[in-house]
Amino acid sequence: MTSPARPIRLYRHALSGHSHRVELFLSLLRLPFELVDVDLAKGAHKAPEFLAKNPLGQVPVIEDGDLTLPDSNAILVYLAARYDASGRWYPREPVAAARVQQWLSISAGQLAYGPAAARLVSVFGAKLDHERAKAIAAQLYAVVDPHLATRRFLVGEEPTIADLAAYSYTAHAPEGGVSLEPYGNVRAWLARIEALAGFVPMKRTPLRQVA
Ligand SMILES: N[C@@H](CCC(=O)N[C@@H](CS)C(=O)NCC(=O)O)C(=O)O
Repeated sequence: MTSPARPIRLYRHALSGHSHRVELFLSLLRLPFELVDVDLAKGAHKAPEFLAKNPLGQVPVIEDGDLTLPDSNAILVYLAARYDASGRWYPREPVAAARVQQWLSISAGQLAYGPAAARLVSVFGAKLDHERAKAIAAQLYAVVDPHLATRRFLVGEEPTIADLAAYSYTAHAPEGGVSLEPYGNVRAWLARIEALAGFVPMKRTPLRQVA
């Protein structure tokens, strides 16, 4: 199947990088989709009807026909496996598949606890350790920047879902007080993703919301 019978519904928040990585992939794959904004500030994600879609009470969630699927990285894997006929976004060659998984794990680990957490403090006033989050971000980009010196994308010369998983919170890291100025290879990689046909940006956080 190369296209869903009905538009895929994406439950998201406009300032959520986890949501954005899914929106970005839907757009890059040129799949029909509709966005449903979940009002996190009003606790809509903890209401019974949303918990029925994701018991963890988090965005993003997609609905595709009878399927309800939470978790951004799981959604990327699903969309690639189901709708990317080229197979390039989620390569099945064993080493490449393992490399993609490596970056998905980093995106759910160091990226979430580093730049994403730092932004949660600045943008949403989360009671997290900002200095620790910034230190994790610095450790992460000290590894990623030289990694990108010899390849165009995280797993090689072509973009994969690994790049999409890492893109949104990296592009918006400065909103959390994590400067990308020292990381020229990371900035060049961001620009390469932004040049992909079908790229859609995540909304910038208005300055007044940044502490
Ligand atoms: N592992 C999840 C994490 C999703 C996540 O942290 N979502 C945040 C918004 S960016 C959320 O819904 N937070 C509300 C909460 O945890 O109560 C994923 O990859 O989708």
